[in-house]
Amino acid sequence: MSRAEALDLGLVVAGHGRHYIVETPEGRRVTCHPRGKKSDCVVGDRVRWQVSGDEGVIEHVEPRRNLLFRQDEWKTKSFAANLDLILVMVASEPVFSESQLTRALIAAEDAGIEAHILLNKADLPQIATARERLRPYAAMGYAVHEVALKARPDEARAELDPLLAGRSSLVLGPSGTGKSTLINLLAPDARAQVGEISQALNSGRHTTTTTQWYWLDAARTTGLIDSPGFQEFGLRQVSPQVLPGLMPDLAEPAKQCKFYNCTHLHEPGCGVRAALARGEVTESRYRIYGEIFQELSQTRY
Ligand SMILES: Nc1nc2c(ncn2[C@@H]2O[C@H](COP(=O)(O)OP(=O)(O)O)[C@@H](O)[C@H]2O)c(=O)[nH]1
Ligand SMILES: [Mg+2]
Ligand SMILES: [Zn+2]
Repeated sequence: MSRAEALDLGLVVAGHGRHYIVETPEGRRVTCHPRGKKSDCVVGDRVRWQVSGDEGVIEHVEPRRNLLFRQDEWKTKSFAANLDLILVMVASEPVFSESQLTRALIAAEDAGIEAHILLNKADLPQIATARERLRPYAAMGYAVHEVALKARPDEARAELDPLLAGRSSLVLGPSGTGKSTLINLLAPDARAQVGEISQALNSGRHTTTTTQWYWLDAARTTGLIDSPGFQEFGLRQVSPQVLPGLMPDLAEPAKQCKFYNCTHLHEPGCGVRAALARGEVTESRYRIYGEIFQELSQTRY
């Protein structure tokens, strides 16, 4: 047995600054601090820790299956680790940004995590426009789930329960789309779970400003993670050359280009622009590709 294996195993269920809440396999929660920078961790991490007074010290972070993060020019922000599914949530209103949606889907693809789109507020008349804007995403292979979490909760549960069961899922989306409504519907004791965490972190802040893990079942097999920070979705971790490969509608056409190093912006014989001309790639997706490509091509310091 290695030294790390001799320590207790735990799951990181919340974090705030350098305080983390680690849950033991029995469901007990302990406030922990990392030992040194090496044990910096995120929600969803499996860690090895040991008791230190009435708190704990994280000694080691187990290897991650995956990590979802965003990176702008200045900093990297991790959302969560070891995910089975990302639900990118949008709604009939407020009108969603297609650029933010695309960025979240690219980050998921880059991290190798399955992503679905959850469209909420199907009871509102604006659903027709939202559905229309998502049609290309369904066509390029994303699963789109249309629900009315508040207006038709039973129907929403019938759609979502089988999708989430036994998995660890992250909910991402702009504010006002219904993330809290989703958590409260699926985790009936969400408020208690939040209270416990705020108390433990003793942060005095509103906990929706931090990423948090919720159990949806008493057996603790289904996890749902709520995370803020959907705006300013930087993708600096992606190199511009691989960008088309992370966009399912561009990936195939990009293989047809005359030049192997085609940027798909102006070269002759470009497969992507041919697909655009045929209407197989939408104007907005092509525009968003161009914007992200420019952003990623700027000099890195
Ligand atoms: N019309 C309608 N409103 C909803 C639905 N689900 C949530 N809302 C409302 O949308 C607003 C934002 O919801 P909330 O869960 O706080 O969104 P969050 O900011 O993403 O956490 C609230 O006023 C909810 O009552 C729905 O299915 N239909
Ligand atoms: Mg909320
Ligand atoms: Zn091209």
